Amino acid sequence: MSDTHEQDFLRRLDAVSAATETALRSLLSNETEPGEILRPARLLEAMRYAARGGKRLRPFLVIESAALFEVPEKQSLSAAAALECIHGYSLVHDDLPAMDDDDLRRGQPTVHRAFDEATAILAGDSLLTLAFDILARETTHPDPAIRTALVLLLARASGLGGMAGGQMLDLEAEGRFVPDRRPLALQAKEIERLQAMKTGALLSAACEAGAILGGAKEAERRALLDYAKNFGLAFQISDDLIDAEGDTKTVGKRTGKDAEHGKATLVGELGIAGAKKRLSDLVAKAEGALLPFGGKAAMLASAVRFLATRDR
Ligand code: GRG
Repeated sequence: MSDTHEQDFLRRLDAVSAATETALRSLLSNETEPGEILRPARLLEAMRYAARGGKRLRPFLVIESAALFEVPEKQSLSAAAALECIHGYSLVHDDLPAMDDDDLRRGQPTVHRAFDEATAILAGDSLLTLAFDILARETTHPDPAIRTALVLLLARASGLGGMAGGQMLDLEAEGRFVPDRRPLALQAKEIERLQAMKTGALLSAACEAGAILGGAKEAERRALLDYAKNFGLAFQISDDLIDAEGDTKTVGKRTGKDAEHGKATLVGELGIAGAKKRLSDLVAKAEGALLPFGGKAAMLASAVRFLATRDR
């Protein structure tokens, strides 16, 4: 990626990140909403802790996808914050001892380490439900049909047949539920399906949310989903490469876990060089999918190119 494009993208990501931070801070204020009785201080604090930091790639994808259809950021920010709440919840629960058992996330102690397990479970649960609370609000979109479409989209992407289902396949692949805990030998196609669910579904939902908010035509929606599918696969490979090659200090979480757990990844399947080649093919495919949008999609194109160079 040229330096100028990369700088433009990083500046835009910073701006989205700041806007998301502000939106989340206001959503997680001490003030109760109608229908709520009390916001317990410890739970609120844990939710704020879980929601801090992060690259904010999903909000970026919502906002930039919606911008293709001239939707201003102030109209897409609520949906963007909802996606980030789901993402935050998934990380809190993924880090729990019953899942990945991690001590470090975004360079800080994980939520169950900074607080305790019960608080972390409740903080994850409350971020998950907050996402749907946000989407149901009239301030997210005045048209109830659009709000319902967003709720359905996010429910399908994050639940049984999406992210949570993908996490289940991942745990099964690790050999968790067989007596000798032997990892399953998955084929590349099976690994890609697992990852499309666990990681890709939410990234695709981010782009599709933009299409819904923008009233995209069917061909435009399909082009955006094609971009998102390749973005998701590229994102996962870059994540696996960081796990294989990165150091804990730079990355802000423990690395080398995939090999340690005999986890089925494309890096394990294709080797480092093969995975890098696959990554650059996916980046090219994602960029190709954006061609119908012309120059308007420059930021989304930079975002996928960024995946090939990121180190955290
Ligand atoms: C517990 C229901 C449930 C699901 C967990 C998404 C997930 C499923 C687990 C996260 C574990 C993980 C490291 C997955 C790989 C891809 C991924 C989601 C990486 C983290 O996303 P980034 O890089 O994180 O966007 P930041 O910190 O920048 O927000």
